[in-house]
Amino acid sequence: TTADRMKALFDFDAHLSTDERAWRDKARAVAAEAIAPFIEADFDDKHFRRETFAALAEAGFLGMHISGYGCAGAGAVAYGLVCMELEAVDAGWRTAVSVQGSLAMSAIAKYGSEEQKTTLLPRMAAGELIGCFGLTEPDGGSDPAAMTTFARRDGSDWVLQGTKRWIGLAGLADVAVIWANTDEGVRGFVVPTGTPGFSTTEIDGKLAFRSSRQYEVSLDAVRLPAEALLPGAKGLSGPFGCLNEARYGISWGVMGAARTAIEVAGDYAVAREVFGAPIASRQLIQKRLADMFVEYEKGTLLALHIGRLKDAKSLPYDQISVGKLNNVRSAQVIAASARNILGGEGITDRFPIMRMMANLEAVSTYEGTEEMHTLIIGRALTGLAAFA
Ligand code: TGC
Repeated sequence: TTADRMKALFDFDAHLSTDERAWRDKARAVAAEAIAPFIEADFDDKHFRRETFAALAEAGFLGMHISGYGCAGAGAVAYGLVCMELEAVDAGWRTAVSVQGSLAMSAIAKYGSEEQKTTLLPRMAAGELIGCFGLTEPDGGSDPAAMTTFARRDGSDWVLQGTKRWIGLAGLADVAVIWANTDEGVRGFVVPTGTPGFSTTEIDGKLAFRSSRQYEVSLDAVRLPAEALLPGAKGLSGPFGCLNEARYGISWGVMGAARTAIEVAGDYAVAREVFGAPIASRQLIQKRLADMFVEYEKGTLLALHIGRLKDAKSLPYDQISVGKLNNVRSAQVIAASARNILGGEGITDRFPIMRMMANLEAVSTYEGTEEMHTLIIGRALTGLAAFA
């Protein structure tokens, strides 16, 4: 198969520890069992499969990079490999793991009080509680500094007012991490979703991420006790610290989608005969496959480089932008090329490619658009910010 030939050509396993391979193999098995058999139908039906979330929790993937509090304390590369295997089947499910672990749980682990950590993290890791992360607002996601959601003090309480949009899992969540402006700058709050004034509306009409759910969140005079505040986060560096985790996972995840696209297109090209021979024997198809593979190998090695820096605790956050920008862009090109090789069949759901292309459109925009990551790298290179 193409998968075997890719493995022989690019011995990626040689770079991985036994523990990292074990996480990767487990994720591959869980994705094959709990996601792959249902994903085309669920994508069609816009069905979020709760049992799959439970299977991902059972496997220990939720918040797996967090140490203690019922979490596995796995390395960054191990977590990246899990993202890769999940997204090799569907980005919607990698996103669900990312919202729960990289965003909601990370916020609590990084900035929460001991009480918040001990009461919430073990139950979130076990999948008993679903979390979400509310940063983006309807008037634009690229500039969180312009957020209008406001938390005012009332005695020792806080009262939140505002709207968030594109919040993954919010309508299913038990607990929401909400970022709001205050008189002392941006602060984060842990909001039980049953609190009066907290409501959600599902965003319908999506042609991507159809097996996962995104919502608009309304916060109408949501009154919270003082203990709801995340004590360790002050200013935008709080939410950005969580976005770093999610962007990191994306750099790996999209290479999973890219790998699937090459495998599917390669196998099809070897089997498909036109003009009396397999199309894979034609130079134009081989050029496509070779270009796809070279980008995949480069992107995977880039993700590994960033992962090793993260494990060594020496990862500058703008380096994550290099991974998100390059790898999403490469995966989009690879998936489109796979669709081309599959010809007319490539637009059907006999193959996962159009679903992956649609998902990659969403992945390209969320967690920092191509434009934002370009300018983050530009700022790192010049010392000058060109956002405004
Ligand atoms: P800037 O002046 O650059 O920074 C403000 C403070 O934050 C610090 N900082 C970071 N800290 C950690 N990691 C990072 N990546 C950081 N970037 C900045 C910075 O050092 C500073 O700290 P301090 O202590 O000096 O105050 O802020 P800026 O407003 O100029 O930022 C510009 C820009 C474009 C880089 C930033 O706004 C940006 O990254 N924009 C893109 C935002 C984004 O990715 N939004 C998508 C979020 S996805 C989402 O909400 C939904 S999650 C998925 C789901 O729920 O399903």
